[in-house]
Amino acid sequence: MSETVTITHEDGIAVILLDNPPVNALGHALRAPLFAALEAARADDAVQGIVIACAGRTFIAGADIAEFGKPPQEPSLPDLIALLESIAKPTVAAIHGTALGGGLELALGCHYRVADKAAMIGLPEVNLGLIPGAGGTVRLPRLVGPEAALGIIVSGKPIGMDKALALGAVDRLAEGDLTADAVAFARAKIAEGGPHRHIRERAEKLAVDLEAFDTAVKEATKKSRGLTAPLKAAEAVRNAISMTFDAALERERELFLERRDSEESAAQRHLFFATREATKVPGITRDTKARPIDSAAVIGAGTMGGGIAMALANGGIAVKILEMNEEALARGLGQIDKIYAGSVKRGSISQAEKDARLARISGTTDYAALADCDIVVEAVFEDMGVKHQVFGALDKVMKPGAILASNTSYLDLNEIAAATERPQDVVGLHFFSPAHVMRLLEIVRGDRTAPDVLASALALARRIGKVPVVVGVCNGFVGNRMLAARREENESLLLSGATPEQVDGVFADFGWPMGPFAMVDLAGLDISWKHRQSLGLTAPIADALCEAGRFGQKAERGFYLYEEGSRAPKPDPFVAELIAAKAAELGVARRAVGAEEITERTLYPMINEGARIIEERIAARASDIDVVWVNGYGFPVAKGGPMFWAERYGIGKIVDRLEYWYGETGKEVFKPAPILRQLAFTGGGFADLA
Ligand code: T1G
Repeated sequence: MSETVTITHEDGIAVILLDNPPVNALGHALRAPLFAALEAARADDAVQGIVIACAGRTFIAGADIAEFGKPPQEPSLPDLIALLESIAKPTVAAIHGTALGGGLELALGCHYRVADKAAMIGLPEVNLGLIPGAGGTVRLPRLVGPEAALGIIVSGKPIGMDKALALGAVDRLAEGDLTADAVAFARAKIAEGGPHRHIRERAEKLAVDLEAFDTAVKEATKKSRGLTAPLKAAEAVRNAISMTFDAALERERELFLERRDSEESAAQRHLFFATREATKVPGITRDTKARPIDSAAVIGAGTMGGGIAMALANGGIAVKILEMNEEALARGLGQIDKIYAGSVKRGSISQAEKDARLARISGTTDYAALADCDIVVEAVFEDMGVKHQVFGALDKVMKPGAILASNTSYLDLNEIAAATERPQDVVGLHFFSPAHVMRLLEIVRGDRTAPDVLASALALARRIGKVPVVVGVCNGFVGNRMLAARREENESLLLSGATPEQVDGVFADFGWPMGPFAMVDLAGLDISWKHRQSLGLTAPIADALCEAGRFGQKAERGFYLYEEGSRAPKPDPFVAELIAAKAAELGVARRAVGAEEITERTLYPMINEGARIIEERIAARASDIDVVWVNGYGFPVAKGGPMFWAERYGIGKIVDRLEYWYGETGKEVFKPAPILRQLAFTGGGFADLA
């Protein structure tokens, strides 16, 4: 056959073994020999039954995502499944690891499915802006019922074997060796004599009330956050109920191809690979051994410290939280208990899981109690003097080889490391609030940070379910530095003539979860006010709002008005008058400001700053910046991240407008970065810079 597909015969049972590391993705290199193997087994009279199994860590994890966007090569996955369904002999899929997407669809083309107890199955295509394209939306509803299928397909979340067996998605959970068990199962089915029915011959589970189903669709797609694929996936599942098998299959293919060729899917597929690429760090190889992390300490039990402790405990790590006194410690631990209790109340975790996580968290006021921890994460006040005190104390106490991490969100990590005798053990772990929820983790690489410390931070991120991006040292690293550029013009836009609701509306239309003015009302104007004052900076409108005690939602008024108990922002004539008065005071002639201008004066400066970050090697690649913004700041997934979006929109057009605004304002944020000019001139993309 081929090195990716081999056939062995076990007394009348043909075992077809696929071996296409790392995840047996169904690329052409696998489809072609698999097609040949199935044809051979079908034609061989000595073969009474067929088992399809996979080598390596998992059954087929889907179509080869890297193949999308390239010319299709026969045989297609639907061709493979059609061939499977032409085989009368019992066919059995032996599933281990994660049978996902096209992998599950291929298994659904078999008569039967035998799975390892620890296996997972799913149709995660919506996470790539796709829908299942090889019959998943038509076969799965016939197997498990439309509403169960709807949940699996629209959520994109895999299910475990207990649920899969209960739903009838798998026929048996293997005992002992999976392939041997699947061969025995095939033999038993042969002995039973059949008939062996393919799913296409079953429709008994489709007799459902369409109205109830449509209600379930509304519920299932509520969180699709402006993404199209979940809606199209639900439409395809509905077709399985209302159309004939073949008509539904044909319509599914049309919907799949439409999604595959969409900008949204290109963006989401970009993010799939970008997230994985971000873990490939210059200087860190697979041989770089991470230091073991079985115990951790967190300095500070405030919002960030408590969230970080929870993130670590959620990842199964024992955590000691240090606070300066018993009262602050009790307050912090109490807040953690309250957050977990809320999760139990919402049904996100069980009471037992809450208890297990809480049992991993303890408190102390004594640095000496931290000495044996493998890692300590400092989450104290953002002041270099305080950081120096803490790291000086940690340097004296922590065991040799312990990792000393700072959660600083913008301070110079090299300066923090200089407070210790072990700068090679110092790294930045910039969590995003709420730290136990937000997935992004900026791993800040100091000049002296050792490679194995970086490798340890990457392994820790994976263990606690974070999305890591390694960044260099500068003010604000990647995310906050670009955020500063994006907000630079906010006040000028208001003075020029825009309203807060107009600016926020442009952001909402772009797909951001929230615009900058609603965001600062949520965060609290007083926070940024104090920060500006510490840097000797002013913002005429925001400062005036703070002087009037309008700190945002917490004061029921900020840039907007908030009715008691409501978070809904309402435009406030007082703010409009304040802006007009400030503009007059500053001699700014007000005028109509269009949506294009708002985008050009907010989004383009952050893209420009991203280009500078690449030039300065603060980020290793443009796609790392996309991963930061999508996972840490709510950049719309459907747009793939600021740098991906800039390439697709046209770097030349962006540079032209940056030039224009640079001429109009003379502001540095608009001065095109040299590499942006270079790409505008060559017509190349950021990947060409690598
Ligand atoms: N295609 C190509 N490469 C893939 C891949 C795939 N489907 N899945 C993983 N890889 C690569 C990945 O880029 C990485 O490469 C390596 O494998 C290990 O992945 C027709 C249209 C299976 C749960 O969406 O969810 O079928 O960085 O680091 O954490 O209807 O990979 O080592 O060079 O993620 O152990 C549907 C996507 C496709 C599954 C394993 N399937 N993959 O997680 O390893 S569309 C998916 C995953 C489809 C049909 C439709 C995860 C995993 P590198 P990893 P992991």
